[in-house]
Amino acid sequence: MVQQSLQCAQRTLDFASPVVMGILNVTPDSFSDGGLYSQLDSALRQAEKMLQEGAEIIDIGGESTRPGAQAVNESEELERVIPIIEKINQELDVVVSIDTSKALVMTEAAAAGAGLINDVMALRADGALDAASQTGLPVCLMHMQGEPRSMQMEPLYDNVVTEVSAFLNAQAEKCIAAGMNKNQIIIDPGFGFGKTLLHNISLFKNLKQLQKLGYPVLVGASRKSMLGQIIDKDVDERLAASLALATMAAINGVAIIRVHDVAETVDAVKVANALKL
Ligand code: YH5
Repeated sequence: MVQQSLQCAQRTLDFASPVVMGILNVTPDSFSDGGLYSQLDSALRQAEKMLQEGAEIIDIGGESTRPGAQAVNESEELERVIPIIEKINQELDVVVSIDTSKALVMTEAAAAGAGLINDVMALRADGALDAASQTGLPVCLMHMQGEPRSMQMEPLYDNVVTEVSAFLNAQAEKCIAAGMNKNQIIIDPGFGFGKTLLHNISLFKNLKQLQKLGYPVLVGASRKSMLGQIIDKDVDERLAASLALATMAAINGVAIIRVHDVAETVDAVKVANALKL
């Protein structure tokens, strides 16, 4: 049985029903250049809207991890995300998640009030494991084969389910050895991160097996190309597909669903949870 709650600094998440995590992008291309104040204000308003729509976590990422993306430098990432974390934490009653792979960003984000560390590198970057452990915050460990710049070129596995599961279990064990508690770890198969459509489908069909590791599972597939491939539609026409996937994730016992479209997903998850077998 997977644990039913997660302590995120001062706030507790209850997994009796799947929790919706809203995505707040703060990469440079996600803002028109109206200056620092207007960026902060726009981020706060987006976060406030997602909270009103029923998001319990706001995931803030200043590092683009889309396929083909270049790495961003540390001081730039800090300048972008830290003021936003501080502001949201002051103004709103919501768990702030920091989507980063960098040790220093984890440390500074925790000091600014973040309640969760979300790392697509699963704490493999230099110093990240110790930095995350030092914050005392829970972590989401995501699987990625390769690196964002090249990960979609030729993803290859003997058995994607056992390989992803073994990797996540090994990283979780490293977290525990570094001083974290077992109940502070979330795992994520990393849809679209070094995976073909068939790999993504195998992982999705085996979400129940992944939960047997004993950790809550996060699913992030909102608007992703795996959905585009299934329905043959562009990114701005993937809402219904994203909701179908979120519904299936909820039925399969997933703890956290990471999405762009919070209001619609919250409705879908509520219905799935009320009707699930
Ligand atoms: C994730 O799955 N993903 S950033 C390409 C898209 C749409 C969305 C249009 N951070 C995850 O959201 N953290 C990202 O195609 C994440 N799990 C966790 N834990 C990529 C993203 C996206 C990429």
